[in-house]
Amino acid sequence: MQIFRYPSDEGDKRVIQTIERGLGFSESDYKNVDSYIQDVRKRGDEAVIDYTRRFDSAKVTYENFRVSTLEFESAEKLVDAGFLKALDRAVDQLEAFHIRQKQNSWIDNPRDGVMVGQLVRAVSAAGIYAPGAKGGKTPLVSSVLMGAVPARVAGVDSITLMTPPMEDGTINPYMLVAARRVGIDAVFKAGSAWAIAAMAYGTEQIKKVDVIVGPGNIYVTLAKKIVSGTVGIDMIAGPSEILVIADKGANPDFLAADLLSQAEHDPIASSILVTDSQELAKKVSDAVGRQLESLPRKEIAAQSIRDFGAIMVVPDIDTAIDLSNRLAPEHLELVVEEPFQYTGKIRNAGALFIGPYTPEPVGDYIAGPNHVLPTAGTARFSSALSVDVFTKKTSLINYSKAAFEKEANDIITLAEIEGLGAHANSIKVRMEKSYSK
Ligand code: HSO
Ligand code: ZN
Repeated sequence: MQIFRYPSDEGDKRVIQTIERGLGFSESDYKNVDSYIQDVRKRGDEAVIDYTRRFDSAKVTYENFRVSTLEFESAEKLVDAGFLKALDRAVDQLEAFHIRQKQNSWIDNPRDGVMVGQLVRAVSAAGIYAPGAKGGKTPLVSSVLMGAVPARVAGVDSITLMTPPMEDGTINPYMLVAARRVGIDAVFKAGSAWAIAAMAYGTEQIKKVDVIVGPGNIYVTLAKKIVSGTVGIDMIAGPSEILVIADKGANPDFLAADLLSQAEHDPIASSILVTDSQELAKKVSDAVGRQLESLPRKEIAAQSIRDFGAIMVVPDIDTAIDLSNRLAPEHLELVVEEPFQYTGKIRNAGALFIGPYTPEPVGDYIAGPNHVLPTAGTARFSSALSVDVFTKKTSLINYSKAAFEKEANDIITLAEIEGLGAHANSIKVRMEKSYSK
């Protein structure tokens, strides 16, 4: 792993390279995705099934592309007790965390005769996308939980899951058991852009949803971008990122493993260590090289480390925090002595992992917070997937006659400045006797 000094011209160049790596799509990707979407709007299920047969599985038909009760039941028999135990723990802890995010409706009486407030309501239908890279063979079970738990906690009526099938036309059993455990109502065997289009516009079999969430590849991301506005979406997610801030007391093997944990997601994932210790920098660089060799996804991880990995040696931890705030990483690990001394200075990060025993995968699976996090610097202005994504608020306003009369002249003044006579009239007609000018 390359070591840079920061600040320095070279270090800065590497930072900019990371910031500007973008989502990694071309003009023709965009055009293709748009054409898939239009086709699904036109031909519905038929288009979704055609694409699924062409790109994922020859075995999917109109009759079997919705997962049946029988398929759910046979999935239950295929998973082991260890998985069920881990699943239970993850779901319980995710629920406990997301329940804390729930907001209540409220009303207030700010002035005599005036009531204002906010009604908090869940959306009716949610759509969850869960990727399954390599034809459904890498089942991102945790992504099913991260999408469905906040939706359920918010009070959504129905949840649809779409995920690509394996070549034999089935969905990985772990995915199905997880889907059932979190109360997903319908699972369809389709992935990519056409799955997003189906949920956004609805088809004969697939319910039109109000909000679509969940990570996916570039086609999924582009499709979400195109349909957003028609439906709500959680975010436009880029490749995963981790930034680790560590001092000389940190364990280099721990840090190397954490950097690689994000590098293995994607060849354009970015893993950066920022440290004030030249010695630690060298040790982590060596450990990354060593650990890489035995990773099952070593090609992906190696490419990511080569192209977007970096170790930045800074003069002090405050400079490390400044760099981190500049990058606004998806995941930030703080592995320094007295980490809580620094938390107040962190402004931009999707999730903050504090101390040597809080490696990032703790948050990917089980801690409770959501692992769908803002990437590509968007943590400057946005937040993790949460109950909020599945809720919306209706403002409440009520005036008594006396309260109305007290504020009427000011409303008329503002309406007339805007040249909006009809607005002014809606006030004036109610003031016929009392209004004088
Ligand atoms: N670290 C990924 C989420 C994930 N990791 C799913 C494992 N499974 C993006 O936050
Ligand atoms: Zn991960």
